[in-house]
Amino acid sequence: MDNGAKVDRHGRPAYGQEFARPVFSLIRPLVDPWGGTAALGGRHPVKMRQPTFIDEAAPKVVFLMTGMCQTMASGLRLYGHPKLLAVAASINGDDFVPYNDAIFIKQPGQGGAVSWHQDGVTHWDNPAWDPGIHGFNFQVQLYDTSAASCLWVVPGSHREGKIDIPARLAANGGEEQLPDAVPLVCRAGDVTIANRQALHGSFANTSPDFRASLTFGFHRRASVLGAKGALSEEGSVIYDEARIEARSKVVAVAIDARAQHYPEEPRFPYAPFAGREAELALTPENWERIIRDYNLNDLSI
Ligand SMILES: O=C(O)CCC(=O)C(=O)O
Repeated sequence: MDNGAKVDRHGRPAYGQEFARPVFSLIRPLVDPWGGTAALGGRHPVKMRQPTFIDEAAPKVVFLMTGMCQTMASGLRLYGHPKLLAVAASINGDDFVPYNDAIFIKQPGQGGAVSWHQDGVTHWDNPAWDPGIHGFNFQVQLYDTSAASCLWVVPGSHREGKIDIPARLAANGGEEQLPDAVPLVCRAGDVTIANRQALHGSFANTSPDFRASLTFGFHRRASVLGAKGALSEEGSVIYDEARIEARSKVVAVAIDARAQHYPEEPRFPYAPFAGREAELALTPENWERIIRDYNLNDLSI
């Protein structure tokens, strides 16, 4: 199977074609698809060393899945988790806004590498730059992770500004195992949080450990309002109030999805839509209006 396939390997219609953005991103096993390329604003300047036994003819494997709020009812409910949203509010303010989501899939012996990078691309030269200006990402782990399968982060590097990654690796003798990086070793169900400016990456997964990391982030509203679209976005797009409101409504509907499923759990009070809870309930109509293809409105900076 390949990206864009219309049928699966059994000849059935491939899942996800009903959505505007592809759900699956497939790569050859163990490769580093972004390192050393111009992809994603060129933020992955150095390719990770790839295992020598890469089979260029091997069938492609799933590397990323996007759109968890529309592909999985449980994904939408996770997005409305009151404790995670409280963390988002405490870091980015009560009017925090969403970023995007992606599930990183690292199958044992097959998962690709994500070379060292910092996520932010927009505000490095902003006179108001500070360590929190590019927001943060959560990762929710579906499996126990190990040092071989997990994400590695260099603590404190979010305060350094834009890092010269090739120079950093050269100073480490070209060795990609950075001495100050720490592995985010987790149990299934754990959630990690990482500043998007922190230097981070993961290695090709030659281990027997499966990793599936549900990754989704949040920003300060001020970082996004008026910013130009970045990453997989058209550079001509400017994030205005209407765009922020459309994307933020996903959080409001997710909160209601969660409240319907877990009525005993306290519901997160999302300030931008205070008083509009009934209008933004999870209903079939709101699913079509707000959730379907919501990721066309991701807020990437
Ligand atoms: O989980 C991974 O391996 C990569 C995650 C990542 O690079 C990111 O969330 O920006």
